[in-house]
Amino acid sequence: MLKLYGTPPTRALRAIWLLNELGLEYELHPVDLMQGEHYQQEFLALNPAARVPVLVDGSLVVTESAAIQLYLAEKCPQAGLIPDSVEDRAQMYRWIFFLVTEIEQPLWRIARHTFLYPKEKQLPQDVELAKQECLEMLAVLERHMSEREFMAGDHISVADFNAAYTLDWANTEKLLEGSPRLQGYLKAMYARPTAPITIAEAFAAMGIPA
Ligand SMILES: N[C@@H](CCC(=O)N[C@@H](CS)C(=O)NCC(=O)O)C(=O)O
Repeated sequence: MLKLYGTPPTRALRAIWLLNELGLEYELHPVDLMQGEHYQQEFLALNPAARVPVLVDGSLVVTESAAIQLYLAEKCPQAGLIPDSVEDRAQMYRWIFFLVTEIEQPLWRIARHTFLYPKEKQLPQDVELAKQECLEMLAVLERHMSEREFMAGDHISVADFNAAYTLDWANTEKLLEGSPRLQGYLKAMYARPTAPITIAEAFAAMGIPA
């Protein structure tokens, strides 16, 4: 049985969405980040970077949420979430890398400098810079999606499941207000029956307002 370490609202949601989409059974192993469980030896043996999510499939351990998404999609080729043509695959990889480097990284800086780092390490000016950089890259994505239904090619692919989580994160930071196309795309993705809970819903379930 597949094992997934990490729970919502973390990037484990990227993996959970793929697991749902592919109809794969799995065991969910919560890792309490607030209690520092990710720094315990047992967890560090799985991911020396002390980060969730981690997927364990038999003797294989996969870290990095985007890599987990791609692995699961490759494991179930019949679902067609990896494009057939090398050109469309190149576009899928292009947008996954764009999402995790250009959009997620500023979002991560915002999170670190608003509530993750202790107050004395927080740099409020970096939050402003990160918001600006994120908005510039969201504008690129908004133009890319202007006449398309999916991130790459004309079929849903792993890039869309990565995008949905990343854009949901941007939405919780209220950074999608100037991107009507991305808002519509996000709504359509979360209307899928396999969609997991949103980041805001996960925080609300923990009693934390997003
Ligand atoms: N690039 C990694 C990032 C994983 C990551 O930073 N996960 C967060 C939760 S969303 C985490 O484990 N944070 C623990 C910490 O920063 O100490 C991925 O995409 O899997």
